[in-house]
Amino acid sequence: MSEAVSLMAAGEVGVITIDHPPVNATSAAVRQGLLRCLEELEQDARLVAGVIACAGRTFVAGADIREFGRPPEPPRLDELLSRIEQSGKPLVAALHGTALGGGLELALACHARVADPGARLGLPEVKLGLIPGAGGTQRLPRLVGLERAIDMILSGEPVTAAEAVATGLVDQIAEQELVTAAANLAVTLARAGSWRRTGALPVEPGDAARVDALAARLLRRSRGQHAPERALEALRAAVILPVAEGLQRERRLFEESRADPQSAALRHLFFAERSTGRTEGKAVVIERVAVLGAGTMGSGIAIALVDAGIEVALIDSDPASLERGEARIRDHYQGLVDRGRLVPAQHHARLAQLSASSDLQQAATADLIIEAVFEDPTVKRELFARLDAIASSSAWLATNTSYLDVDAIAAATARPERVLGLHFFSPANIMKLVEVVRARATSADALATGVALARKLGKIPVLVGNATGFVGNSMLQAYGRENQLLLLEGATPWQVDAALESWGMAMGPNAVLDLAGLDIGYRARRARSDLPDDPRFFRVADALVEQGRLGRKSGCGNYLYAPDGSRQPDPKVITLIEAEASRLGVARRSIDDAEIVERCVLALVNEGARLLETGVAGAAADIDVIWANGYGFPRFRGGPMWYAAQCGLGEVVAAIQRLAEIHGPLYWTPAPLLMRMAQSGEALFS
Ligand code: T1G
Repeated sequence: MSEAVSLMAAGEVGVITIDHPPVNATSAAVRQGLLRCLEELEQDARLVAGVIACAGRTFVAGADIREFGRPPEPPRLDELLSRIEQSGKPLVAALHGTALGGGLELALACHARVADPGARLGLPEVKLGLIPGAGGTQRLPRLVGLERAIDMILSGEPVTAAEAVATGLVDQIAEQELVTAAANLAVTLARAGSWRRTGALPVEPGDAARVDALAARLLRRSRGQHAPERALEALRAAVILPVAEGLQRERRLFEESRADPQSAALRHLFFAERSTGRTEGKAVVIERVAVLGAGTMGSGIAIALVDAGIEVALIDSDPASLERGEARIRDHYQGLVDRGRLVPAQHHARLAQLSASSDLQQAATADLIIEAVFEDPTVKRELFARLDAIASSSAWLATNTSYLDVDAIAAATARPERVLGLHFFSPANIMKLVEVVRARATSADALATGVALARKLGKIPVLVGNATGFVGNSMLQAYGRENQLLLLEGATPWQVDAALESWGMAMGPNAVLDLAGLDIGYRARRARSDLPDDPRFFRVADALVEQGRLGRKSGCGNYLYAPDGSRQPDPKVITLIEAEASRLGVARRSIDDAEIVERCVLALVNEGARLLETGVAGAAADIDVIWANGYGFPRFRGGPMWYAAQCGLGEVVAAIQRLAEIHGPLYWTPAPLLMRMAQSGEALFS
């Protein structure tokens, strides 16, 4: 096996190369190899300086996250980096790809940094519930100042090579071959006989008011998360403590963050999002897609495809709808140009990939057809029957339905094995989640092609079975049901929303209903015959629609909306709820936030367990990925199933049984899977 780290003399420069695919993470082998090569370089009198570079796609993209759950092996990264900083010979980091986390910290411990023009540099540890634990909070502010260091570390967002040069993080952009450029700089430093040890530099504290305002803004954005607060404490220590003490403070805070359940949850999601969508089939490369339906979903899907460089034929039988869809897409790209996020050449290229027509025949040359028309089973089946006669024999047919039966849609064609669901989430060009629906006849190649396309769009595909609402919306119905019952029983929409948003949900269920449009659920429920026989079921939402309160689009729903979209409580809604509760004979009472959170979250867990047992969900981790990426479940809680596992399945079952005693078994019978696991001790996650 080739060594993870090697030292090669290039003239009088020792080039240390890390070669540890896929991302050169600083695993134990890499750390041990770095130490060995550093010592060899220092002992070799022929070498006056060194370069640290990486083979493969990227410079070190971080510490090896897989190691965090295991006992650490020496050398510790932070100690190794201090050893590198104290080197008797100048060391220059040669940065390409994504120099992230421990990788950027390695570069900070070097005496200079040269970057490829396309390199990106960042300290994303807070996205894993961690803080930079190998000197990042102490060395970065010494190069870029406290304010920029707070921005980079608390947001976790990377900067470009050009930005890095502008702030002093990087010394040079490589105009020639990267390692050569780094070696030349290393020799220059050696000849000069002096080089900067980052840790010896002072920290430029910046304007205190600006720094405090930036920190407060970033902490507000990450409300509920511990890592940004710990990172800020370490950064502030850099201003007042000598570097050795600052590094000790950082280490303590890093170890606290590594032990924090929030970090375990975020690391769980990191790997879960990379494990979804695995299927045996052979993916076919998709170059031309026909999108049927130019509504909000269709135009969003078209934008996502165009952004990925795919040719798109947008087709809508209604010329007015087609015109609106085209305008929506054009406005989207013009907005990017206006905000300087798209240059005119890119703008032109994107629009050149898009054609629009009312003629279904335009779908004849597509590799894949994605239907995103009105959510009506008859409309969809008729359309797929027509498509079957038009589409090329090698084309795949996908429906974007959010809950309808994909088997029934596939049965309208003579090619059910080439029919699948691709359930995008709105806005389709922004939301990362795609549920890839496996209908009864769907072939493995169809699924693999759907998964590969989703990843090409930069999305996260999750394979799900064909059942009403698939996984996400089936769980959303259980969650929404409890929200609706809580309203009848005495909670207000704003209390429910605030309780769940304080718990970490991105947006409360009633605000979400208003955003999506209450009439969408209203129509869907009327088209279904499998709903519970319970007059209370979504009764508040239905009553709002019957009074013309459709949500944000009609200016009022659960809330009143100002023209700028801001929302405020509306006493009329309480009057409406009270009238419905009275009519239904529901006794009203004061409800506390804890009950709101427990009932809504346990409804998710119980339904998720049921979907796991029936195979509609393939894995507990898949459910977590769906809810973290499609419904705003707090990432620092890992997802509904991770959260249940952390609570203890015995506790979860007992809580559900308590709810059954109060509210009856209709909605609160524990899923058999939960009962079995609680009794056997089997874990949801290995
Ligand atoms: N450790 C272990 N495995 C990693 C990894 C890491 N840091 N980063 C990626 N992988 C694996 C990933 O699981 C996948 O494996 C493969 O590499 C390709 O990844 C001390 C404590 C680098 C931008 O947070 O952001 O340093 O599925 O599918 O889309 O202060 O990976 O193929 O088996 O994502 O091209 C800080 C995390 C760590 C960066 C590439 N670093 N990684 O994206 O490929 S903590 C990070 C990423 C730390 C120090 C602290 C991305 C990427 P498999 P991929 P990609």
